[in-house]
Amino acid sequence: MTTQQTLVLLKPDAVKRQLIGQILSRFEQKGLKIINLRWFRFTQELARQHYAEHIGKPFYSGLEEYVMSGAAVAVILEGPEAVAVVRRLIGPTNGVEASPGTIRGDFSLSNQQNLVHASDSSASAEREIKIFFPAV
Ligand code: 3AN
Repeated sequence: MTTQQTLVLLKPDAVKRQLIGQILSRFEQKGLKIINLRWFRFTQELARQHYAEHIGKPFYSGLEEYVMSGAAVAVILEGPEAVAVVRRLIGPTNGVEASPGTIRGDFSLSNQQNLVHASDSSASAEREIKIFFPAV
């Protein structure tokens, strides 16, 4: 088991729906540690940096509009195999398909407004933590 850090974003729908506490509880109940946390708001530039791989896809402009629509929260979580553990806890992209018991399965019916982002590999985690916590 390797101890890893991963980046989670609670996107504007999670904040607007007042689900910050419930979502963070899931990670804490699992045993993951919150290492750092901050409010932020996506600018267009930040969205383009974070979602660089999606620029040009048909859903990109909607994605940008959605993530810029309100306040969000960035969190660094740490624990054994944290990247894969957190991806399993949040469930697949589309809330319609996500299993009950996952965050998206329990709280989302959308493939865009799916509440959370979580790094998909340790390389992504390293890149993304630097974007949202440049001083860490
Ligand atoms: P995940 O967040 O599950 O890793 P990605 O990285 O494929 O998913 O997509 C990033 C974000 O883009 C998703 N969280 C979702 O908000 C949005 N998105 C992805 N696929 C679609 C789609 N087909 N239609 C609308 N929005 C999408």
